[in-house]
Amino acid sequence: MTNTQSPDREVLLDIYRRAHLIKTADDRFIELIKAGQIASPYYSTRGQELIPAALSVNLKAADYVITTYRGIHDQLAKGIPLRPFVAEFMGRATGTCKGKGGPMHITHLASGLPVTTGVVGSGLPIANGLAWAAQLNKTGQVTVCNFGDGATNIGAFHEALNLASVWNLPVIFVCQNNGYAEHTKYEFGTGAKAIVDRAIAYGMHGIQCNGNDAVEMYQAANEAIERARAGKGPTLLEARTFRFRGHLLGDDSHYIAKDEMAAAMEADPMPRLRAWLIDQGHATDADISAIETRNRDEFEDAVEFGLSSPWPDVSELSKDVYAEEARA
Ligand SMILES: Cc1ncc(C[n+]2csc(CCOP(=O)(O)OP(=O)(O)O)c2C)c(N)n1
Ligand SMILES: [Mg+2]
Repeated sequence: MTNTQSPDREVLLDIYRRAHLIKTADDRFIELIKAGQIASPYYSTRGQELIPAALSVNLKAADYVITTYRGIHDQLAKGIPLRPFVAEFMGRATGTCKGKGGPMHITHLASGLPVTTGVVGSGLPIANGLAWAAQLNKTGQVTVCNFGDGATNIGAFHEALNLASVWNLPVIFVCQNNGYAEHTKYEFGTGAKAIVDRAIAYGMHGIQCNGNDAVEMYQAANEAIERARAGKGPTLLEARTFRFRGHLLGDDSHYIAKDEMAAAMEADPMPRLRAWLIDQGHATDADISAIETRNRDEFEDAVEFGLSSPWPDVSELSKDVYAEEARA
């Protein structure tokens, strides 16, 4: 990484605000599912908040972000409006996809979130398409494509990196390496020592960083995004992180060694960033508490909106499937 510029106070607090909103949403969704108020599988983003929080402060509203089933952190950081976001998660008619996407397929084009897919690795070729369109139309937009470490063993990953390199596309491939793909530890499924090493095979710029360090993540993302914007081509950015709450809600992570889990918990990026901001004099405890209170209030407003919203009508089933409404 060549970028060593530190973000200023305002940006640092914005990173914390975004990360805390993600944690608030994660905690609350789990509560609501456990209370039976939402019926849904859930892939927690706890532990990975700082990656999209520190990345998204480098993006413009028109830039694209693609993510996966484990994607609420990427969507919230990009700035999806809270009410229709929560309503979509709950499958309500007022959601960003009229309740048809549900928690695994939340999309909102107006926020630069054109695709969320549950098919591992499938986002990368789509990201190339968006980046290619931006290149041809000279819009200046960049596309960020998020995926996990497991996705880098899918053929689409390799094909997409190759083509992005050949066409010099304005795309950033962000591998959120949490060390596990479902219940399989990294070493049991991946031959490369580091994901970033795979960039070399495609003649692509590669950066590895600690995704749980706000400043490091910011610098890595800034370098990759500015390169793409300046026409210098794609980057494979490997952000090292950890998955605190299992593959999906209900998974107790029993296959993760106790000391590995304990060490990760000890390094929880959220309380660390909070303490660091105060320690460095960037904010007082009261400043940060005010950010947290506002996040909780705004999220709670969205939860109430979602819970009081109607379910989609059955007539919606045949709409938005083809360009013309399908016949019943
Ligand atoms: C093509 C495909 N194969 C298998 C699955 C089942 N599956 C869902 S998540 C997952 C693990 C992906 O791990 P990783 O890419 O590391 O992402 P993480 O869940 O850690 O964020 C698998 C194998 C799938 N959804 N799609
Ligand atoms: Mg993973």
